[in-house]
Amino acid sequence: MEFFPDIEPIRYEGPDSDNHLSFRYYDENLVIADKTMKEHFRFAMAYWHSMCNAGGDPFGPGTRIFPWAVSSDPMENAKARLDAAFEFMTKMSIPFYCFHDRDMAPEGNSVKESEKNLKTLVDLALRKQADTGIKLLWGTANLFSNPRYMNGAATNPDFSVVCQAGAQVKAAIEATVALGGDSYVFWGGREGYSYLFNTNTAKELEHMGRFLKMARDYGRKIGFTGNYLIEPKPMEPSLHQYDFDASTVIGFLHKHGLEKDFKLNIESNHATLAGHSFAHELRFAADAGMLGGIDANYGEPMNGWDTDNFPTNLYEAIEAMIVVLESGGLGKGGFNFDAKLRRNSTDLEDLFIAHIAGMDTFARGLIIADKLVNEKRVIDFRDNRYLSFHEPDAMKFEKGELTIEDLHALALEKGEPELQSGKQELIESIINNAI
Ligand code: XUL
Ligand code: CO
Repeated sequence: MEFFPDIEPIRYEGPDSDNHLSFRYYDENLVIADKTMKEHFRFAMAYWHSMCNAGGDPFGPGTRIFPWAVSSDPMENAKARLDAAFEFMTKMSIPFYCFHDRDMAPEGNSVKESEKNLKTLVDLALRKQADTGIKLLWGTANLFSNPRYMNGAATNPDFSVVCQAGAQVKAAIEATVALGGDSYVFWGGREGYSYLFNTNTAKELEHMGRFLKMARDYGRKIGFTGNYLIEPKPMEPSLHQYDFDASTVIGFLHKHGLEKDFKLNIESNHATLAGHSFAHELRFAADAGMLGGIDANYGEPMNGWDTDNFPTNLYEAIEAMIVVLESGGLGKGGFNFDAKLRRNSTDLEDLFIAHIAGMDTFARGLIIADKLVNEKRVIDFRDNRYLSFHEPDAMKFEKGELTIEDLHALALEKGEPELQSGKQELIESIINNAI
């Protein structure tokens, strides 16, 4: 069955096209900075938002009628959903997808039944991948929806819940390996606390480190060679999440000896929830050598919630792409649209329009960022601020060959420094003028 019969494959038609079902800027074969756009982005569809989210919110039910969710048998729906997902990605020329175990296959009444359901869908997905050439960017386990996880999964005070989480992660890693996924993601929505005074945070963090080591070792044992990714988020659904932001996660990974196997999956809206910009989180992950992927979306600046809008903010995309280009790209990672349609976007074509808008935004961001990186003005301004560290004494400082007494002596010798302008407004205007 065809689920989007009225929609033709989406093609690049250039900026002057008036066809709202075409790409204006995303030209997958266009080479920029030595790679095609397709290779730069490795765009992925998020199974949960695009195929499962009918638009429900805490105040009302879903508004979208999915033609792939009309059976009373959840397994039949799961199979139809898979067909719809691959039809959608094929028509969009989206080369990758990401999924939670429960997006792809319904949870059963037991661990065994859930595993069997997932295995059935993974076998079908493998065939779809072979037929279409579409690949798995990453898999993950949903350790946040089932009520058993209300107090956490790996960090639950009840060990029997930790065991359930372990069983689920084991099966989700197996599914990811079977489907050839490039990464495996941990997002700890319930790994945190809602009340500090009923929670042993030190113990829970130790448990989280232990659990991640077990998951890593199992994946390596069954042949997973990709990256494990932690997706930082400061809150929601928990009041406080342990994976608060990039810096917190980087410190945690080093403390637990996980820094060689794990990288970070940075999500724009999670960055802003943590009080940072998207570019800040990308930069801190990249500086640590741990930028492993991106969940591309955009948060409403007016309320700060995790609204998961499709990314249409060009300025944010430019800043992100400057960091991505400067750090040499995402390697095995990609740009996953962890973004949902608004509740009142109810036409089937809206899913296409939203993804086109996101891909075009990042494509433009890449073109402009590449221009800025090449003309080097912005980068030179930054680098030139540190020219004084080319002086012999400063080089000794960087190598750890000076003491604080030496700094004291040099302060006396050098006298009062001249003020050096940071030139922020100039750099902001250079970026604006490149658009
Ligand atoms: C939630 C979120 C998740 C992760 C995967 O805010 O971003 O969907 O990306 O579990
Ligand atoms: Co996400």
